[in-house]
Amino acid sequence: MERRNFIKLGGASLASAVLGSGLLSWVPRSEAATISKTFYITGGTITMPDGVSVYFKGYSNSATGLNVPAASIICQEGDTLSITVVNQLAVTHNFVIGGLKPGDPPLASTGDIASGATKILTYTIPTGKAGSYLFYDNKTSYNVFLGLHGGLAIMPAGKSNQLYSGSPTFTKQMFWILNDIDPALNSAVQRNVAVPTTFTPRYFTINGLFSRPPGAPGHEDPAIDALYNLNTRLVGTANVDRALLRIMNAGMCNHAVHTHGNHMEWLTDRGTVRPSVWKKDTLYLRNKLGKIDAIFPFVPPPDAYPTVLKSKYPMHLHDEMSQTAGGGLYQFGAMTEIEFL
Ligand SMILES: [Cu+2]
Repeated sequence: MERRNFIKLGGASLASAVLGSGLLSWVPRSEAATISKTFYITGGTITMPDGVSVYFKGYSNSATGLNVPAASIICQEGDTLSITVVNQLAVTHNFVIGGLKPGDPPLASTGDIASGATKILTYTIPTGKAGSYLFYDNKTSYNVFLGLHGGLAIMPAGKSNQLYSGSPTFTKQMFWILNDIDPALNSAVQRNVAVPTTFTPRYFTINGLFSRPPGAPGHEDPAIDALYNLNTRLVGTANVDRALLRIMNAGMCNHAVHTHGNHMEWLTDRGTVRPSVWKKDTLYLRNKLGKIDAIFPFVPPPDAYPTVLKSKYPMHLHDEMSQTAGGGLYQFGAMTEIEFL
C-alpha cells in the first residue's frame, strides 16, 4: 500500500469521483482532432452504503483524487488519442484500450508503467472502429474491477447520432458502467497480501454509484444516489428523445439489464452488430468486459391506457443479488431511474 498517496473519500468526495462518467455530449467535426487526457493511477477508500470502507484504485483526474470509473472519453474515427498516464502507486500498472469484440487485440496499450513513471499513449483511430470500448488495466486479472476502468466512445466520422454508420439514430447517449465488488479482494490488495481465490460480490455499482431508495440517507442527492445522478439517470422527452445506452460490465458477474417503461432496441452484443434489431426489456450483459449497445426509445408505453407521456420507471438488474449491498441492504445496488419528462 502506498501511504504517501493514500486518500480517504467519503460520500461528498465520491461526487467528484463520478462526474462525467455517464452522459456524453458530442458535436461532430469535419476535421480530425487530437484528444488529450491525463489520468493519474491512484488508490483510496470509498464508503459503501452499509458504512464499510473499501479500497479501490482508479484512473483519476487528479493526483489526489479517486475516480471510479474513470471519466469517459468520446472521440471520432480519425482522431488521435494522446493519453498521459501517471502511475502514483507502488506497483506496476498499465492502460489498455480493449478491442471491440472478444478476441480482438487491444486497440492500444501503454505497456508497463512502473511505480512513479509516466507513459503517453498516442493512437490514431482508423475508420471502421466506431463503437463502445472499455479501457482498463490488465496487469492482473482483478485490476479492472478494483476500479481501473472507464468507457471510450468512438463515433463514426462526421456523425452525431449513429453508433456505427447506418445504425438506428439517437438524440443523446450515455455510458452505464457496471461493477461488482468483493471487499475481501480489495482489502487483500490494500494490505499487499495474496488475493482470495474465490469471488463473493457484496456491492454492485452503476457508474460507481449505488441506488439510495426512499427513506435512505442520500436519497435524491444527485451526488451519490444513482437514481438521481444526472450522469446516470436516464431522462428524455416522449416522442422526441432516443437514448443510446453504452452498457459495459467491468465486473465478474453476469447481469440482466432490465428497463421499465419501454423495451430497448438491441443493437450490439460485445461489439458485434445484431443481424436485426430486436426490442427487448431485458438484455443479457456478460461478465468480464461484456458490453451491449441499445437505444431506449422514449415512446409512450404501448400497452398503457390512457396514453402515458410523463412518468418515472426503474432500471434495475434482474439478477436479484445486484439490488443489494453488503449482502442484505435491498435496493442499495446497481439501479437507476428513467424519467419521461
Ligand atoms: Cu423490473
